[in-house]
Amino acid sequence: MSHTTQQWTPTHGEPYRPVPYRPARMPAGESLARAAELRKRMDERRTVRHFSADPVPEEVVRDAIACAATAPSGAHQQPWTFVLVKDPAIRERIRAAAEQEEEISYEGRLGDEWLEALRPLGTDAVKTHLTDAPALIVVFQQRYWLGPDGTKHKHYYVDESVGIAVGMLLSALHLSGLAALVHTPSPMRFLGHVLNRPENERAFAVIPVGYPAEDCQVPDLVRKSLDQVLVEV
Ligand code: IYR
Repeated sequence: MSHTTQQWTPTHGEPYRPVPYRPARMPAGESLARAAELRKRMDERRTVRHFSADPVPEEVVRDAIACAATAPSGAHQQPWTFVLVKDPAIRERIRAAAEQEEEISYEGRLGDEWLEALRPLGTDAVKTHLTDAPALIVVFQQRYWLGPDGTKHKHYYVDESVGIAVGMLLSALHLSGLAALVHTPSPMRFLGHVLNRPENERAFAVIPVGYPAEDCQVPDLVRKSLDQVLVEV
């Protein structure tokens, strides 16, 4: 392990002190090859709901979280906390609480239009993945930060920042050979209680991580083509 051990401390109010940034430029041919390969690899990613109970190398998950934590963020405030839940008893508690909320959702809270949107995905209130997957990452957003004297300070673009970090987390997990699912039980307040998080943190997503089960199935999805999502002017 050769990770940076330097500790970050708040830079609020400090002057601008830039440092040089001179990464070696990648030759265009290599860029093209890498971009095409990445596009193919990323297109192989699928959201998985049926996990094997096989353990995953924990260091891979930690490295993926470290990748996520390199995400850009509003005012570089890095307003995220990743809780890696390995304890099966805690995963059981999370599943029980999530299923309690999801039952209410699927029995009416979502409404017909939402249920119709979900029908082709085959989701329901039973969340076996929360206990089957060997690891669970619960991502929290820090809505504000607390100064040493307890005063609340704003964080900026928290949803955007944490969303970008989760995207990078999913990419890192997938490219490292692991499968994942972004689960957003609603409401999610119970996660802060179960995981004993401070009052400035709000749950953003629950991400089971593992290997697909041997009999794993996924919906037969078609992605929008590039010309459906890209406008060049
Ligand atoms: N949170 C519920 C419902 C759900 C909502 C959306 I939007 C999805 O893409 C998938 C599921 C659940 O997890 O089942």
